[in-house]
Amino acid sequence: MKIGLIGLKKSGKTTIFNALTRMDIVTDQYSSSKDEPNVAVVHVADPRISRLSDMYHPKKTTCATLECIDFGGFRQEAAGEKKEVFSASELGLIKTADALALVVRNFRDAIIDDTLGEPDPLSDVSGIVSELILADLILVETRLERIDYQMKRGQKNAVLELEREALRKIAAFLDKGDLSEPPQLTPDEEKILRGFRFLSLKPMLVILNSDEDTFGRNAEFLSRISENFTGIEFAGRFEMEISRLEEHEAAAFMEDMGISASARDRLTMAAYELLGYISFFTVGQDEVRAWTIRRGDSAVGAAAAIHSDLARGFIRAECFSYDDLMAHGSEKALKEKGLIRLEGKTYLVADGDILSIRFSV
Ligand SMILES: Nc1nc2c(ncn2[C@@H]2O[C@H](COP(=O)(O)OP(=O)(O)OP(=O)(O)O)[C@@H](O)[C@H]2O)c(=O)[nH]1
Ligand SMILES: [Mg+2]
Repeated sequence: MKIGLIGLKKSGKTTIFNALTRMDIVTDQYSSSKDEPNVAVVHVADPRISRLSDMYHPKKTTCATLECIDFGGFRQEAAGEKKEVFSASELGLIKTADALALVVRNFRDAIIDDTLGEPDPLSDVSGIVSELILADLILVETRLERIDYQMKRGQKNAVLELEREALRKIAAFLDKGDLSEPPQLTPDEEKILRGFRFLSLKPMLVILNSDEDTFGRNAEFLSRISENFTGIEFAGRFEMEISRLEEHEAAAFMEDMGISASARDRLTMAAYELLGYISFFTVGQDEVRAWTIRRGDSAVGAAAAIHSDLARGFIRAECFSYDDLMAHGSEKALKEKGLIRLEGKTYLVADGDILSIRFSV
């Protein structure tokens, strides 16, 4: 899973990236950021993994990861002199993200206020959303014109017509400008549009990046944001600083600020929720490991997440739940109670399932 941090210049993207990844990329009020985005892997903290590890004492414990990409900020252009907001290469990279996290500035800084104006998070959200919509609209219209041209020259066929129909739905959706109501696409339409990787169709969360002094008191902004998006509030600079501390030290500071969990944990939780992701586990003496799949994925899908051979030669999955294991203390106890199941290919994996795949290739 890849999450792209995007937003206006100096909204605190790199600061939040540092908090999430514990990296130490330079953040400042002046320079324009370099063109190359920062990329790092974020470990998805899951307390269940540590408890499983305590139980199995494996040689290796592996948690799930997600990739975080920190893009350069984009300027909102003055009216009338519309320029490209993203370079072609940047746009290409943003399109590879599974979800976008839109960072908006809600902190005061004398220098930034002076050069870019006072913070206005709600207007920033709508400004950025307009830019995403515009980028997609250009794509849709160019393609529609091309299809019309082809059709006029007699190249009518069912596939082109399907694509035109689907693109018109996207155009209508983009014209409305409300991303919270994505168009209803048939599976065929979805397939035909997949290659466009429209930005406005990507699951999106909004990070309100607040000052230490106002953090926790921005319910008004958050509720406005939540009308259309999943909104979370970070105190970016503070969270970057505490991400560098030992865990117990950080915990004390977080409690003072009324922060329930680290920025990393809150972002990964929100992203899992937004994307409909769940975790299943594999356990044993060699390795205890968390894997990510989508809610609704079958046992074969879970097998494929581990290795394509396991999916190809899938026979069945031995399955028990993390909660049962914790309640009864051992696999042996689960066996006695009949809580270890054998599941077939179509079994829908639940969050917290512990699986062992039987296969033959
Ligand atoms: N007070 C306060 N300052 C912050 C916060 N987050 C970032 N800053 C400051 O804002 C400035 C810009 O932060 P960056 O993280 O570099 O912002 P950016 O969005 O990555 O900037 P570009 O990549 O240039 O667009 C730095 O001086 C940060 O210290 C915050 O939560 N509170
Ligand atoms: Mg930056």
